[in-house]
Amino acid sequence: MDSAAPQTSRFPWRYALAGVCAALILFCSAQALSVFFANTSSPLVALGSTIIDFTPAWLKDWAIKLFGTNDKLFLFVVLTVVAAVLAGLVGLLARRNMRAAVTLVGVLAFILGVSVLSWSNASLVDVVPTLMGAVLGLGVLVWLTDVARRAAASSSLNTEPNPTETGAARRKFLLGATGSAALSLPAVGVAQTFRGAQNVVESARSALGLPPAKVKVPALPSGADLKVTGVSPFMTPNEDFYRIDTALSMPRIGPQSWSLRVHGMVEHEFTLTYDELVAKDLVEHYLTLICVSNEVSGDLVGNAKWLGYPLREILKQASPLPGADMVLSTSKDGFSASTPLEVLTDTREALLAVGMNGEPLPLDHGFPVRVVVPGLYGYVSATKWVVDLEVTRFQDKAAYWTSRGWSERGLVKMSSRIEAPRSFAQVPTGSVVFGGTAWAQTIGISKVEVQIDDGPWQEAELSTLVFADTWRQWRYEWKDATSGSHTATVRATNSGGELQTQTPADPAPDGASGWHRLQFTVA
Ligand SMILES: Nc1nc2c(c(=O)[nH]1)N[C@H]1C(S)=C(S)[C@@H](COP(=O)(O)O)O[C@H]1N2
Ligand SMILES: [Mo]
Repeated sequence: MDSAAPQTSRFPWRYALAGVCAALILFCSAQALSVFFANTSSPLVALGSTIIDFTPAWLKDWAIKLFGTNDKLFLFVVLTVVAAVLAGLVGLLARRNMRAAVTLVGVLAFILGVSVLSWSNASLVDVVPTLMGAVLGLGVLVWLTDVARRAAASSSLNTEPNPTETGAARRKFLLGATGSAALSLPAVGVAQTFRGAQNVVESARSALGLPPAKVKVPALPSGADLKVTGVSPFMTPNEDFYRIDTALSMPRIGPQSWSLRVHGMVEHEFTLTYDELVAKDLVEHYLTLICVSNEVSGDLVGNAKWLGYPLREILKQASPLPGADMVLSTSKDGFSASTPLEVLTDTREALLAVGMNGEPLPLDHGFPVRVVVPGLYGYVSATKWVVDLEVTRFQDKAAYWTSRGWSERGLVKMSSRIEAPRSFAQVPTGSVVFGGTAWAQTIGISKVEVQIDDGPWQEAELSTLVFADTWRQWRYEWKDATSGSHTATVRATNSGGELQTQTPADPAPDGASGWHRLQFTVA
């Protein structure tokens, strides 16, 4: 019988498990309780955000590169694994020295509490969920460790082995352990649903109509979308639009509580409310937005119809002082972007945007107000949940990503990609249809060429040009495809006659470049 065997040589898994259960209770109860407090009172979110802020830039870049939009999921998986291992170790420590374990959990809870309170607008009560979670977690740790000790009593030298008692303790441990798991996970689920239901900002958004546009863009010409199978649609639906930001917990700002402070090196500082903004002459604009982290052929790019007010008008009203050369736009959650002042005051449609594809901005794309600027990567221009515009100088202020090693300026590089067929696809003999997109914001694409193997460059058919700020689709048909393995390469030329550079560059520090080439097989 197992109970008769000495257990000292075996791994004391019950103690480790007691630690894991305690951590589960701590985090889940705190998460569930955080529903009744500010959105930022969840210790999980606070810890994750603190980690994001302290993660070295190279690691962050690597995570975005590898996981793209799933980078936050990746963070949570890593966090869960690390927390589970740590909790197991705490459990093992509790077996030897309960007082030391309790102190350690106290210290960890303190760190959690500090990260909750370090949010810019956190108040002292926001720490309550973390505290209550820590108390419950400690209770579970002490209790389960005790049960585990009694369950292992048969192997202990200074207790009388009593098979019935040991058996009962083992059942109790099993019940306690499964019970904590069975209670904590659904509690989080119920709490999150509750939070969703009471999400006033989302309901404010749905109730909000889109303000009217004073200047409408013409309807899309029928040739704007070539409708090649496998190629991104000309207009990216909001739900498919890539999302990149540092916000684990999305800032939720109701339109009525939103305001924008315009200040710094200006003659007239002022504050703008949402109602004031949408009462202005809003304009529509088609613009392809792209992330600097996008690889050649990557998918961190999307095209939308934006509705907003030109930033050049906002700046005209503020009247920048001589010497100013940059506008630092800051988000509610602290992210910031530095945009050259001249870019925001020239004729391009740099917008303080409130609408995206005919709807108010989705919450995760910056509701209620964000910036979009033609010709610049998102990290130096497209601040979501924007609440502050400071006119300043590049030499005086550095934006979020600039201080993490990315270039101060981020001009979008001309790019083209093959989307159909996919890399390493097998296509039937006969004719092969190639398709993709190309962009050169503010200048426009005038030509796309495709090369099969080492053959001559062939001009592709282009979709109708909508604006210089939007991408163009291309299509090329290889009529008599010969069977075997082949490569296809694509390159673009902009309306200024400039050929896309062949020189490969990584996304860091100022955007990827190089011609996209892929392999495929005709069989
Ligand atoms: N508040 C905030 N705005 C932000 C960011 C951010 O991290 N926080 N990321 C920027 C980056 S790097 C990009 S590429 C775009 C992406 O915008 P999207 O998520 O709407 O596609 O938002 C920009 N605006
Ligand atoms: Mo980005």
